[in-house]
Parts: sequence; structure tokens; C-alpha cells
Amino acid sequence: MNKIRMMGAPTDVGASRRGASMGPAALRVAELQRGLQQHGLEVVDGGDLAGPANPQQPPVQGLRHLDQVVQWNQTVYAAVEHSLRAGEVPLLMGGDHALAVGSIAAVARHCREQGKDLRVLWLDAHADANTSQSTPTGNIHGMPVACLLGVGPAELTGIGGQVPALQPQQICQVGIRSVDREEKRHLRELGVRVYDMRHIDEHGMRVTMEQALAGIGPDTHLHVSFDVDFLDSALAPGVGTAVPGGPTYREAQLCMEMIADTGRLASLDVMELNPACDVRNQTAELVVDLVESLFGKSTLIRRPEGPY
Ligand code: NNH
Ligand code: MN
Ligand code: MN
Ligand code: MN
Repeated sequence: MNKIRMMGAPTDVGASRRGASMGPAALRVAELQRGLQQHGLEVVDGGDLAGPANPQQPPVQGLRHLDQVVQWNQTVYAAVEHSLRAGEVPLLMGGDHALAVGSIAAVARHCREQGKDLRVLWLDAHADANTSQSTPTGNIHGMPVACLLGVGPAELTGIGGQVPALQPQQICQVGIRSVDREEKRHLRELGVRVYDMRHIDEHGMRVTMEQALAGIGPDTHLHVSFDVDFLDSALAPGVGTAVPGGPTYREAQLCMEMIADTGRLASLDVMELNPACDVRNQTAELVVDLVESLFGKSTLIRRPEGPY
């Protein structure tokens, strides 16, 4: 594994509930860097990126804080691109999920230049496929998937220099259980592969992840965009928009371990952690534990054919 570069994007301009701006600090307090280093990984903490403050304004034509979201995304885009060029694994600590536009646009561009096959795994309770028309809130953190697929304000869809930044076959969602009424139709039209909680209930996390990870090969750059509200709300209260009925601790661990087993994880977003909603930083600690698994911590030394 190449050197991992942590970078914080302390903002909540894409959300209506404040507090995700404290996510990077909470992950540091929970010792994300040391947790990963324990497993022999090289990890640097590049500190926090800077951007505009949250003006706490209402949405304008269905979009809240568009200017601020664009500025933050441009900064994230540049930082992720720089890190990838340096041969690193960028680990973006959000911040709200609107910043996945900049992060993934940079990864997509890098993959085009390097001739890599990009696959994005979107772990989330929400589909994040709203537009300014369909959104019930105006919050841009509910729109990054649509923006990456070319539907959204030009300042956001154009960030990677190619519209759309992503093709629908390149993204796959897992854990979805809250989709707004008009967002549903839109998601279907966009053509995103969605493994919702019902799919996980019916087939289990193992089969779901086998399906989600099918076709990943030696040329794949796997990007994981981990919205912490993916996790069951009883387990992970430290998010702004918690939804019950999510993956349990064991299911989430298995999900992360199966991603690690591909050996193709090359960039990561950890988004929407909201310490203002958390209880004694427990969600941050859980996230650190899961991210360790994502980068290959495992209970035992495993043989490909089975346990121990
Ligand atoms: N779908 C809702 C909206 O668009 C909620 C989005 N919130 C998220 N998304 N945390 O992951 O406002
Ligand atoms: Mn640990
Ligand atoms: Mn999200
Ligand atoms: Mn979410």
C-alpha cells in the first residue's frame, strides 16, 4: 500500500445541520493516524484544507450555499489531485458529503490519465442523487452523485474538466435506505447500481459485497466514499442525518474487510461524521476501527481458501 495522506475538509456548508466541520478533529482525537500506522501503513496527516465559513443562509433556487460548496470542492479537487500525482492514497476527512464531488472528480481525472479502470463504492444511507428540483432541503450534500453523473449546477458538474466526471457503470451504492420521493425516479434514470438495505436483508452482506465488487481487477482504482450514516443509527449516532435500519457492526466490518481483500483500494472519503451529535466520540472511534479494517486490519492471518 502506498503512503496514505490524511486531509481534513472542516466544513458543513453542504448540510443544514451544523457540526460535520468538526469531523476531522474527531477522527484525529480517535487516533486515526496511529490506528492505521499500527498495521504497518505509512500515514501522513497533511492537516486541514481551508475554505469559506458557513453563512447559514436558506437555499436559493433549490441550492444552499452553492458558492461556498463550489469553493470547498475546488480546494478538495486540487488537494486530492496533488496527492494522487504524488503516488499517495488520499484519505479525505469530511466535512459533509458534498465534497465528494471534488474528491471523486479528481480521482476520475487521475484514472483517465493513467488508463485505470475506476470503480466508486458509495456507502451511505442516502442515494445523494437529488437535483435542485427534486431536493426537499436544498442541501447539496444530498446531490453529489447526481453532480458526478453530470446533473447539477455547471460549477459542480464541471469540476474535473469533463462532464460527466463519472459513468453510471462506475458507481455502485451499498446500504441505501432513505431516498426522497422524486429522487427515486431520478436514481433510476441515472442508471446507478444500488444495493439497498432490502437487498442486504435478503442476500446478506457477503453476497451483496461479492456483487458490488465483481469485476474488480488488477487495473482497477477502487474509490470508497464512506458516508458515516451508512452505519445503523444505534451504532453510529454521530451524524447529522441518522437513519435506522443500517448495517450492524459485524456487517459493516465484513463490508470493509471484503473491500480490503480486493487489494485495490486507492482513495477514500470519510464523510458526515458529526461530533455535535455524537456520544463521547464513539462514532469517531467506530469509524477508525472500520477504516483500519478497510485498509487490511484483520483478526487473523487469513489464507485465501478460508480462516486461520
Ligand atoms: N436526501 C436528503 C436531502 O437531499 C438527505 C441527504 N443527507 C445525507 N446524504 N446525509 O447522505 O436533503
Ligand atoms: Mn486500533
Ligand atoms: Mn451522503
Ligand atoms: Mn447519508
